[in-house]
Amino acid sequence: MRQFISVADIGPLDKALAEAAMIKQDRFAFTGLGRNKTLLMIFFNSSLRTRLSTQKAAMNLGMNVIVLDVNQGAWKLETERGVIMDGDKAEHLLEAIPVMGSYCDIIGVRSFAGLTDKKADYEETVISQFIKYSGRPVFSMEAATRHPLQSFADLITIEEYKTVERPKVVMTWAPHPKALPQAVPNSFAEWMTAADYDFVITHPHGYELDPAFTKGATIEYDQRKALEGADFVYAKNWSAYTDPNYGKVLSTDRAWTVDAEKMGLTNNAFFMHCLPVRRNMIVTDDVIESERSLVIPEAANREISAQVVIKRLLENL
Ligand code: AN0
Ligand code: CP
Repeated sequence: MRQFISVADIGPLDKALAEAAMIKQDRFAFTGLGRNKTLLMIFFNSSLRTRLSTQKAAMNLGMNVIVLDVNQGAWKLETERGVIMDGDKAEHLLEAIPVMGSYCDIIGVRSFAGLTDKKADYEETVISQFIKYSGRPVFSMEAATRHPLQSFADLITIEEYKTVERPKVVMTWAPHPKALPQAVPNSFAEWMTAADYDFVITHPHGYELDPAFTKGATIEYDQRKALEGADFVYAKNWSAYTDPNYGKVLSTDRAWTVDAEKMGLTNNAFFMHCLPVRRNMIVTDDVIESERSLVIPEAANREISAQVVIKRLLENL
């Protein structure tokens, strides 16, 4: 594997899941693989899970790790070509990227959607430049349109907890006070349809996602109807994708919050969320604290998904 940006990069899911299970059995089986190799993790945005789990995964493989928070201590970076740089940005990505590439063997990048320029976001302008100019294998730690390490961990979690071959998985939009990217829901949809589960998406009108990601999913605008018989409920907020509202918050209606009464409509479903989560906006305290809540094991599986990905990138160096 030369890069990890989307589900397409991982190849057959059964193989990836078998590799994940093997790593979970013994996460130190490949400590020699990363010897004298350096992972550089670059964050343009905040993180708790991705930062810790990816660093841990690389350490399990024997790698050295450097973490750079671009917005804390590094020069402010210009990302657009052709700009007259007379503002506050001291350095251009076009120099910074190859320089960063010269200090490492593999690069992980977190760069969220700006949510103002839909075209730039959906062309993945930032991570694409890393792929083009770093000279190193690049993986996404959540880019503008996808969060594949999260979706892979979600898939591992569902495979571990499912009791039927083809579970019903419902992704429901839920309210949040700030505009969030579509990366997590896009990516989750892409992985769930690739896994061929019974996959349903429910959201208010106006929150339709890019059909390129939801092809093969059932869209149901009635949240209660969507939840009927669900084996897994995956809650997430996202901002509007469709024009003219791209990047906007259209609703903060707490009628969409996942609560115990709604979980009662399901087939005793497990509750999932990628975290960080706003309690009593996205989900009530009792649901997230219930014994059917998988949010902690789901987050723990981020170490496993990252380790499969970094292992494969190391094997291909
Ligand atoms: C981010 C998002 O929704 O994409 C990161 C989630 C992993 N969430 C927030 O910024 C709250
Ligand atoms: N789920 C996830 O990616 O969390 P962080 O934003 O804390 O990394």
